[in-house]
Amino acid sequence: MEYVDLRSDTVTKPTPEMREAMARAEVGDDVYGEDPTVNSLQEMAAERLGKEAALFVASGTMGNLSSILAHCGRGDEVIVGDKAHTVLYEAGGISALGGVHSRQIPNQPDGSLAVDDIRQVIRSGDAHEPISRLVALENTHNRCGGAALSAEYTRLVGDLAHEHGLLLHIDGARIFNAAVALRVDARQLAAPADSVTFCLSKGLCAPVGSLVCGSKEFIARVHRVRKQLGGGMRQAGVLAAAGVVALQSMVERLADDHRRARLLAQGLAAIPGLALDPGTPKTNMLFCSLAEDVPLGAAQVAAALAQRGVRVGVVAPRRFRLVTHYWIGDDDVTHAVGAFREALS
Ligand code: TLP
Repeated sequence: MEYVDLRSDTVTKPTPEMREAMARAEVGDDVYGEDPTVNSLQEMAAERLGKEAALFVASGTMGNLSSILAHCGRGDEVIVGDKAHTVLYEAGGISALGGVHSRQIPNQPDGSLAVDDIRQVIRSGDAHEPISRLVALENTHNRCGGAALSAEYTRLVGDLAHEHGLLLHIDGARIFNAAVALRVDARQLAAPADSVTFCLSKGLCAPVGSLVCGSKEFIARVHRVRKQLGGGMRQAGVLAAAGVVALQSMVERLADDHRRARLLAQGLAAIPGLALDPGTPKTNMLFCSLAEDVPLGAAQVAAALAQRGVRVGVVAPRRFRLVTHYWIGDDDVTHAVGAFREALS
């Protein structure tokens, strides 16, 4: 069965143009720095985010891990939201592999960290304490409804971190969704940060890969950490070629995904039994829950939807996440709304 797959934008398959570019990619040994396609992708990425340099890594998780390990030593502390992807979904890599201590403070519903909360948890330098080294933000914020953090807010956090001698990392897995939604250049969102990661393999549709962006000196250190993690790839230009197409032709169209997420929300809002989160969707993600009087759980509803050719993410016993992407058209939205109506009738 062909599914309308709304579980994530990670399910996106490469476009025909990407497959063509992959087949024709010029390649070399990237561990020697000799893959021309990887090199052009890295140059493009650095330019798109206004940073000196960039490095191609296997995944968003590896991008965050290698960035945090390059910034922090063992026993250093990263100030991070309690709903951050790095905290919830990266298998504890920063502490397991880097000995980095996470100081988790509450994420606000809009995905931000309260600036006062950050200020209050910066350590004094007392020998009993870990050393505050890094602040990490996420833009867009996955668990906070795909919310976009503004350039002004990011600047405030960057200034605070730098005043105290800390650095700022942004998990920008979906930073282009944020830029498109806020109608700003991604460079403005990235400017206050010392490092930014973004993913090619989500809304941008490429099959594999993420980029870490920052200063030349920082990227040289990330390069070494990537090697330590076993992430040095050889003829990676085959993968990078899809990333080049992604950056050239898939960014502006993210606005279509945001429009379809709104269309989906309109349809679902009219279905008794479903309660949409206030303000959802903020970008390409929609979060909703089953109303109290619905006798089924989210897993049962998801199973009923799957029988009707629709896949959704179950993120809590009564809660769903639906994500729009390149392979979801207007008809798919209509089909998904109809499937929900039937499953809940
Ligand atoms: N997120 C995935 C799941 O892991 C939850 C998804 O389906 O949304 N940062 C953010 C903000 C992310 O949402 C993700 C993936 C990552 C990092 C990790 O990227 P990958 O999967 O490439 O390691």
